[in-house]
Amino acid sequence: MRLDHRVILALDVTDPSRARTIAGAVKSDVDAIKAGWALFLAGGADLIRELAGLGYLLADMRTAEIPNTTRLIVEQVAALGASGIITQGFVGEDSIRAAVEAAGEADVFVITEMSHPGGARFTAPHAEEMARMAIQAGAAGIVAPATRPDRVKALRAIVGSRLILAPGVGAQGGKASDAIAAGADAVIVGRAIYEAKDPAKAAREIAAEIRSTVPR
Ligand code: OMP
Repeated sequence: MRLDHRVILALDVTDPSRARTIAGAVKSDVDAIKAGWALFLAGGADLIRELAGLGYLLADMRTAEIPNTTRLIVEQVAALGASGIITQGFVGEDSIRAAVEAAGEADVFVITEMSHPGGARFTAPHAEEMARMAIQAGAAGIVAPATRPDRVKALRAIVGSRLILAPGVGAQGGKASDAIAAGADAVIVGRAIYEAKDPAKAAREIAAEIRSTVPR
């Protein structure tokens, strides 16, 4: 993933035409567009394929499955043209290895500690372990909470030069520059961009806030 802006748009909208408009407007101001189940269910596989044609598509089909089912899902997602795929970490090393194998050229990102308050209960106590396992299994990187920069810092110490993508900026209360300063490579931002009057401007402002606090 090429990180010019250090911002990834989470396109969690359910109107396909709005999704197309926002993606078209924002694509050169973000490094990737993340598409999840809400958009997939609303717009179908063709929309995901179309978005993959715009640049780096991070498919968040969030596999949390046994290895065989993981493989089946990831093969389908990779065939749509996704450049990156997100999987849960708590499923264990065999399922993550299955995702990495099925992804082929696509990057696999493993969720460690989740950004929402509930994530502190079950995912936080095992986040370091999940990060270590993700690296061992050949993942390109991990997902870690921008809402808890101290945790991003702790996870950075484990994953070395692998990528850390950090969701939880804006609507969930995290600040982009805090997450990047703590060691994240990019932030994943949804509502603060797609609900803005001018989503491209909102994305540029987040990138500028990062640059002004954490120059490269
Ligand atoms: P906003 O809260 O609207 O900025 O959206 C955040 C995006 O990141 C959503 O698509 C979430 O599903 C996703 N996300 C989290 O918010 N927290 C996590 O721990 C993991 C993810 C993710 O894997 O993308």
